[in-house]
Amino acid sequence: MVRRRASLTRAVPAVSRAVPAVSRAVLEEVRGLQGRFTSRLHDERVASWLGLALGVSFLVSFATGLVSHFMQHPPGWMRWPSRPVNLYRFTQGIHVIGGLATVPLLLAKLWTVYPNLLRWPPAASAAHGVRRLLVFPLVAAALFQLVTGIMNIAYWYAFRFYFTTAHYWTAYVLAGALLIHVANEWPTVRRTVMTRPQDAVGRRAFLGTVAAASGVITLTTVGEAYSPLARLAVLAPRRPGLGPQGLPVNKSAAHAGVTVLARDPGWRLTVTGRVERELSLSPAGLRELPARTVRLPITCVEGWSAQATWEGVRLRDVLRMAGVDDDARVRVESLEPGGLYRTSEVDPPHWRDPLTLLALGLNGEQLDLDHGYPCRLIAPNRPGVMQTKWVHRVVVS
Ligand code: HEM
Ligand SMILES: Nc1nc2c(c(=O)[nH]1)N[C@H]1C(S)=C(S)[C@@H](COP(=O)(O)O)O[C@H]1N2
Ligand SMILES: [Mo]
Repeated sequence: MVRRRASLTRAVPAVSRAVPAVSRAVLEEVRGLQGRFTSRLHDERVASWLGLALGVSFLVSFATGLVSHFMQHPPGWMRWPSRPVNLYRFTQGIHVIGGLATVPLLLAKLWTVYPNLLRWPPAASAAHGVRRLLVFPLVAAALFQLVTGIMNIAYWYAFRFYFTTAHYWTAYVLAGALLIHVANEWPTVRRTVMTRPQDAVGRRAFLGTVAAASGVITLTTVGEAYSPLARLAVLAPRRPGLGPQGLPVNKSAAHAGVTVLARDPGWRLTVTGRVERELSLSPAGLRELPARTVRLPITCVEGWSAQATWEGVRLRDVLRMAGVDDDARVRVESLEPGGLYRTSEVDPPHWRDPLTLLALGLNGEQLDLDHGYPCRLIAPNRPGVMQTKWVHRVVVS
């Protein structure tokens, strides 16, 4: 407060010499407004603590988001392991649930610092002005990530752009702007966070309330990935246990337009491409292979996940029967006529994994039509979008 007033007085002569009447009016206005920010919580200490928490949270979002991106789009040299089975479940759960818990932190931070918008003069020097201007992309990118992320998991596709692409590139903007911001503000953070305050203005109570709000959001959503708390997950769009055969569904068979094709008694699983023998297997033919049962989660990119028991045949047994190289690349294709998730790539670590099945059954019953009847892929450590349903072709390359 004291420093702000000193800079105000210093600025008055310069500005008022240029445009005396206007500037005096503006200054009066700003001073009037500034006087209204009476809460002492608009202070550097609160801003620093919230900034630290936000910095950690955005870093975690960035890292877990990149994991999700590169699992779905691995560069040629990259091979994701198929273990640990729950790795993606963990990283994407952290991404989405951690992102939701960040909302109160960001709102509190913006409330704490917004009086700075009216700071006069706006900058002490050109360099300082540039540093301050860089806060705008930071705030815009942070708000964009949280708002579009939440709209996406709420299935509210009100935006014209494709969510994943926009969210992906904005993540780099956010990371860059954040890096610059942290470098600029680090001296303040060190000064405030590492010293004890001389006054007590209810910072602890304020920060405690913000932390509690984050905690409530976490408690009411984490059950979408951690089933013991499923009943508390009232804010989550999907909950384990709800849906056909106790498992949520994102896209139903009707929605995918496969109801007729999937029920066709003439359905065959074709294995084709770079194979020694092409295969065309009926459900009965598939059942001649050794039957396997695995416990694996479906982990949606939207953060929800649910454990299930799958019965079927190992993808590797089918591929060995067709005769394929150990480092073959494999693509499974759905009966679905279009859509983003019609096919998925299965790299060697995944198709060779004994847990990777072409599933025919789920939780003790024949696979429900909505879960991919007659046959769907289920593999460990893999985003839900790559667990293709209604499979009818396996292409080897
Ligand atoms: C409430 C907050 C957030 C929610 C609900 C959210 C949600 C999501 C969802 C659902 C995806 C999966 C997209 C898909 O594969 O279809 C995703 C991916 C991603 N997120 Fe977020 N997100 C949030 C915050 C953030 C933040 C703060 C960052 C950056 C620091 C970030 C960076 C990313 C990245 C890089 C991806 C990968 C995109 C891709 O696959 O190309 N997210 N996020
Ligand atoms: N062919 C096809 N497979 C698909 C999808 C799809 O839209 N089409 N959705 C995927 C998504 S986003 C998820 S999360 C899982 C969900 O599987 P479930 O509906 O059996 O729970 O299926 C995946 N498999
Ligand atoms: Mo999904």
